[in-house]
Amino acid sequence: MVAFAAAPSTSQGTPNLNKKIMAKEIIFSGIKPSGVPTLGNYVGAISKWAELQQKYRCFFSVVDLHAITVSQDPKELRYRTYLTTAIMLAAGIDPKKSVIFVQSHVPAHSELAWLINTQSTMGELSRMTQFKDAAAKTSKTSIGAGLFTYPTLMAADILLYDAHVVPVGDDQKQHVELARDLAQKFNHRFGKTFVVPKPLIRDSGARIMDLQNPDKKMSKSDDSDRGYILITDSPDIIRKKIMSAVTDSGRNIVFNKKHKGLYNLLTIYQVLSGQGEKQIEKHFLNKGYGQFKQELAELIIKTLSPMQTQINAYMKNTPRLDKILAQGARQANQIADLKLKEAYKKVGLVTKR
Ligand code: ATP
Ligand code: LTN
Repeated sequence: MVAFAAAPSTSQGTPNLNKKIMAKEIIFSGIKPSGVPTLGNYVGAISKWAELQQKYRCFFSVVDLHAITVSQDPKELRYRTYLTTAIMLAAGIDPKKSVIFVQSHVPAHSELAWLINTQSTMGELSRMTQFKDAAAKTSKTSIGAGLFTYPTLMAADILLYDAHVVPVGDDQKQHVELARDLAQKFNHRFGKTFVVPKPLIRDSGARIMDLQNPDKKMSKSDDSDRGYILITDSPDIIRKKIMSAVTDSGRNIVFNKKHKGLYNLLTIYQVLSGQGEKQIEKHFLNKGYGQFKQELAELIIKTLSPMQTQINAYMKNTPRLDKILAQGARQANQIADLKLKEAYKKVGLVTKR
């Protein structure tokens, strides 16, 4: 295990890093402010992050540079960057324990991404399924170059902090594996520089599906709002969306992957209730889909309501969010700058004195 060698000093509001913290493994994860975060983001990623803070030294970033790889309305983007930060805090990410920051506040992300670009091949990047899916939806000439090099920026995010573990939803596994390969390739060519990270994917809930089309992932940048539940949705909207979620014509409430719509709803129930499959099946024995959906909607409301109260309070006080993000950026910059300099030196760039 690699020690937390590039730990920031205790100055400027940096949390005290005692020996215990220095020995902890490091986590990095990010979320794009490309829409209002969904229940899928919460179940698959954010809900797990708060827990991980106890065991790991964590870095969580609102990855705005990734969001602009597709067209964003500037005003909306600014608003969602704050909202996403507020959601992370309301979900239990504690700035005293973790570093929480906006990606564009740490220039080393873009700089290391460029370096990694120069060490990556068209072949490696062309294999990424997220890019292939995006490319399939548009013409070859009009697809954004930023979408193609998206994974090298993501690799830079992870490698700058010597992250050992990267908690993500199922859809990001391939990108983390590429970051792993690129780290290994760089270390092999220039000598040990980067920690080789591994993905951490939850057993259940790593891919929450669209409520109207359980063949595709619930996504915050989807055109139709019926397939997703936003973390900010009101109780009435949550009830409406869950009651109209697609299920099959079966009757038994059991975990069966063949019944995709029901399986998806049961997975959400399982993660939010913390109960096991058998316990849930027993609870809903001889009960209909209608009753199950009602109970699920109330469980979602019970989970999101207290968060929404906190989110609203944060959003009324954006100077407080600015302060938290400024502290996070200071901590992140100190670490990221050191790693960037080390990588620059390794490839033979003359670094500033
Ligand atoms: P977009 O829909 O704009 O592509 P996204 O929600 O897929 O965005 P992010 O906001 O960056 O992308 O995702 C943050 C985290 O949430 C990532 O770890 C991602 O894997 C996870 N995640 C996203 N959607 C789901 C989902 N439907 N189920 C489980 N995890 C998800
Ligand atoms: N690509 C991810 C978001 C992301 C990320 C990261 C996740 C950007 N940088 C670093 C983990 C680690 C996505 O689309 N969900």
